[in-house]
Amino acid sequence: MKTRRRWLASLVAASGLVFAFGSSPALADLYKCQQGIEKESVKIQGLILKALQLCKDKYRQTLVKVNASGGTLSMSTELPKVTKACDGLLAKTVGLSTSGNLNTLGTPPTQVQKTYQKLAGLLAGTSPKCTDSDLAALGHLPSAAFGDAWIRWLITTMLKAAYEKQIWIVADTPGVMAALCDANGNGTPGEPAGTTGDCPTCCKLQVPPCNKLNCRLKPGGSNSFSQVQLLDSGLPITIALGKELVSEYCQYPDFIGSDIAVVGNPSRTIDEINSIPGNTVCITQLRASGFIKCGASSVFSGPKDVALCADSNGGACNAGSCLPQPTATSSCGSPPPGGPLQICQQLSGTAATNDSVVLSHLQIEVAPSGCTGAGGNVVPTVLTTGQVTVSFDNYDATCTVDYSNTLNGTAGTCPSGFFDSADLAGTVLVGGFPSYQSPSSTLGDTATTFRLECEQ
Ligand SMILES: [Ca+2]
Repeated sequence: MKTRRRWLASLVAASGLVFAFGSSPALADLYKCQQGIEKESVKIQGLILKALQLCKDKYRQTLVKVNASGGTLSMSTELPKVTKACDGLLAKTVGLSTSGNLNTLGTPPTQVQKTYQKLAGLLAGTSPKCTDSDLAALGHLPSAAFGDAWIRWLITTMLKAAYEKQIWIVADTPGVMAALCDANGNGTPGEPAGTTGDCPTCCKLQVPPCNKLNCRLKPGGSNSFSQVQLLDSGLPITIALGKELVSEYCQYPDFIGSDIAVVGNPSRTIDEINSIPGNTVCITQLRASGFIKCGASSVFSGPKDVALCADSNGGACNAGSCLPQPTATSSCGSPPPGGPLQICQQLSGTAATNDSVVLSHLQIEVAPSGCTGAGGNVVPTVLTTGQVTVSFDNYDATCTVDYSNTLNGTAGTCPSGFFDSADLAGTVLVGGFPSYQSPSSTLGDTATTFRLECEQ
């Protein structure tokens, strides 16, 4: 049993380097890149928090004043007196000014536009602070394939974080925004702040920008499963996956057009796996970063198909972006132990409307009897409605046989308006990764694929 446990542990130390780019990891200076992203993200989150707070405080002060007046004052006359300051700061912070777009500085530029420029600037110049390899290493969608999706995603998550903090501190934050949206109470929301007393920017924040939705996994061996192919023995192990996948989905047109940003925070919503004797496997989705492409003003573009090929004796797999795997060993090749061992990734296809492409980081704990929360390996993988192919060229044991497995996803349906869990119905996400035999294992090379189907 100990051996099997070690095997599982090594399996989930998976080498699938999804969305990593560069023939070798050309990391400019990962620390500088991380620091640059941190600085801008924390700063904009703080500024948004401050703007939301000002609006909320102005509203509350007015409410208290009106209540204390014993009926002589009314909200519809008092509230318009305070909205100018609130709308002004909010628009300067999260608005789009005269340019109407996040990626172009308006006159004057807003804080989110400045943040966009600063983040984009990390990749610019002759010695940029960040490369695409850095972005991938930090869990972001690289710009060569996905353009500015990582920036739009990041600014959206900072708005989400600031908004959430406000809701935790004061429950009726969305209600406050709704009241400010039509502060003069004439039934016409979002009239110009200075003249009518409404707060048009508040109207965009009447509902939380991001909401948690669940994809309830459709039960059944061919619907929601992980398949681990033990290449040396030719044995497939199929593990049924149950319960659900939970992420947050953001709709905020100013930042992401008509697309939906997928933002995963830590969730343990997939059933623990007990189908392998002597082992319990627990999966935490730590983070997800991606998009569902939707609507007429979509800004997300990029590939949706991922082919991951592992090569035990060099050569045939050498397509797309390859990363060397210096810690792995192989019994194939000449001279033994052979090499170079590498995993190459090729991205193709183009995300169309309704497609979803998400970079997901899983933490997988393997324990003998019930997970303890002791942690586990962090595995990057892709969840796509496109296609995932996991292949081995000349895998262990025979060194002459190839293996390939392809799974196809299915796009869902973009909502006409507000996105909810029902809109995920029918969506099929696929992913996978190849793993070389690790020194602590006896079970050889493995190819893992999985399929997650959201129940109708
Ligand atoms: Ca109004």
